[in-house]
Amino acid sequence: MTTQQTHPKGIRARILLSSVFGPYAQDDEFGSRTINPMELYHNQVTRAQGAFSLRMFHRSWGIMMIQENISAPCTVLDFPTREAFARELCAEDYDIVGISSIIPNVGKVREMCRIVRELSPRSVIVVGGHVAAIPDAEATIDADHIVRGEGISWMRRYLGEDEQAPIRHPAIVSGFETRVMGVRLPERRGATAATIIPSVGCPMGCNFCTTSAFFGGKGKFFNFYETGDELFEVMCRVESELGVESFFVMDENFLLHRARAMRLLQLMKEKGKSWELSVFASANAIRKYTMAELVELGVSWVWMGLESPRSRYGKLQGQDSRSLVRELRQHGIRVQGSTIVGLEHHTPDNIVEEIEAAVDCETDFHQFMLYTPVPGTPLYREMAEQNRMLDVDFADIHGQYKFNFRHGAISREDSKRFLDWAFWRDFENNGPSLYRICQTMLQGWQRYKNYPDPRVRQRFEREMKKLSSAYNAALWAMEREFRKVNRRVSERIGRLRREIEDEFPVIARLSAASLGPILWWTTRREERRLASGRTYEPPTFLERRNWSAAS
Ligand code: B12
Ligand code: SF4
Repeated sequence: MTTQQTHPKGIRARILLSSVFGPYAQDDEFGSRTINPMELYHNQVTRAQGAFSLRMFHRSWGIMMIQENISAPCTVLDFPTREAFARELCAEDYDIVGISSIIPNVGKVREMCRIVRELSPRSVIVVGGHVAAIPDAEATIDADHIVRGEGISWMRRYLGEDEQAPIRHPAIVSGFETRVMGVRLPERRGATAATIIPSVGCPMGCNFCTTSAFFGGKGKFFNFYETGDELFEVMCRVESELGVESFFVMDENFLLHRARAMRLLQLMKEKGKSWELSVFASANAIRKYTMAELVELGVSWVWMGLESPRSRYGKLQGQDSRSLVRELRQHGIRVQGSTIVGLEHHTPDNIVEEIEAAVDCETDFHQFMLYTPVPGTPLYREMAEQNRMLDVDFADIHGQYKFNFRHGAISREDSKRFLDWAFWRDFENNGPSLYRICQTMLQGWQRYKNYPDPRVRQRFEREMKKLSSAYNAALWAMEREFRKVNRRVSERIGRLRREIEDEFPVIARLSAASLGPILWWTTRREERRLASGRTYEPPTFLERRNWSAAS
């Protein structure tokens, strides 16, 4: 980290915090790549699912968190174009320009620094986020400060503020401009989950993991909210500000902190909160809870690693991932599996079998990522020492293209083939994720509709409102559209639809008959648009805080 002094203006300094500029889903000289869009699911989870791919954007939460926790006048500019960034620099007289980026976008950071030096030469440039993990960042990025690790405390120190002050959580709508089957979903207040960020980093310290390494590595992480009480209070405030009952908990291993989670559950019960939680958790952490505890805690979606049992990563050791996935789904918990393609022990002979085993887990969603030594991680150091790193543009090191290192048994070209095949195989074999979540929701409802705790019943009732109407219509359309991909899966979709119609005879049938054909038409229209190269970009956001104090 650069030695830190305090900015002479302290909290009177005017600050611009910006994410890197778009457009993103195109190939350009600054490092945008068509295969690396600014969309979580379409980038790395449902990208092979055509018009059924779930498409949505997420804001840049790191800079939103920093803005909320400083007293200086501060603008957040999210997803600007290059022109919008330049315009904002000229429109206001900024003392500090902070740029947030991940490693693949370093080319954009360099360009933004160049623009700042040209248009606002007086501004101090601060670069933060994962891009700071590039080993020679100071030499290759023209910034005044390159900040590694947690940024709220750094910025508070830089402005002469109390870095130990409690963290104020902004009210964040987790995703926006959601599209599926060619339809953009309406954005009703409270309809989309709120993002809650209880911590950054992960103490597990897997050697390839950038988030763990960036915030201190094994045994280290930053807790913004230590206790269940603190977390509960934040969630209550966000609940009333956004009108939400569901939360996307952005914590690398939320369930690992059992005492905090159990206290949260106790408070939820006391106050009758029928909340829904989407969490990241390792299999070992999940196994610390009974299914009843998870369900009562509102866990309705879990993102978990399904690394090969033969690998050296111990998260699933002693666990049968397939049976764990099945059990979670039987309790109405959607599972997003994450599988790494190209682990050290993979060979052209065993990789197909391992991908098949992952697909066979039948998760609701499945992320596949290439094994990737990323700067800053122990794995990167190991590979560099062994002279196995390849000279690959940072813009192509995002886990969805080709190896950036010499693998013992698999070639660079084949890495991409196996990765693409994994996505295709999961889709072809298990069908659209949208169908799979319907399956999980129905199982949850059938198991919990008479559960003694009313909070749990209410949660499943809310889900059933969607399942019996719009989702059932989507199933009707999927059943028809999937006939050309895999007839067997199409028949499975049909069986599920009929089961839902048995459960909710009037509304489900009516929805399928009225909305189903429309969704089938929008799906086919979307397939045509995608075939002709259609991509999606997030809009630009400009938000000012403490601004009246600035003028
Ligand atoms: C949400 C998210 C996204 C969103 C985009 C959000 C956005 N608007 O950019 C989506 C889903 C679109 C996305 C896409 C991608 N992502 Co992403 N994403 C995340 C995720 C899950 C959460 C980020 C977050 O908000 N964390 C919480 C905040 C509070 O932490 P933070 O952002 O790190 O910010 C803190 C510090 O870094 C620092 N800081 C951040 N910015 C700044 C700026 C300044 C000035 C200062 C001083 C400090 C500072 O202070 C903050 C508070 O402590 C992280 C994983 C994770 N758990 O962090 C991955 C992660 C950031 N993504 C990653 C990657 C690789 C990608 C993709 C390439 C996808 C892919 N193929 O894997 C694409 C790139 C898309 C593109 N074209 O740019 C990697 C980055 C790896 C690296 N070393 O660079 C991560 C770490 C996941 C991982 N472990 O591999 N991503
Ligand atoms: S458990 Fe997940 S988040 Fe934690 S270090 Fe390992 S890969 Fe990273």
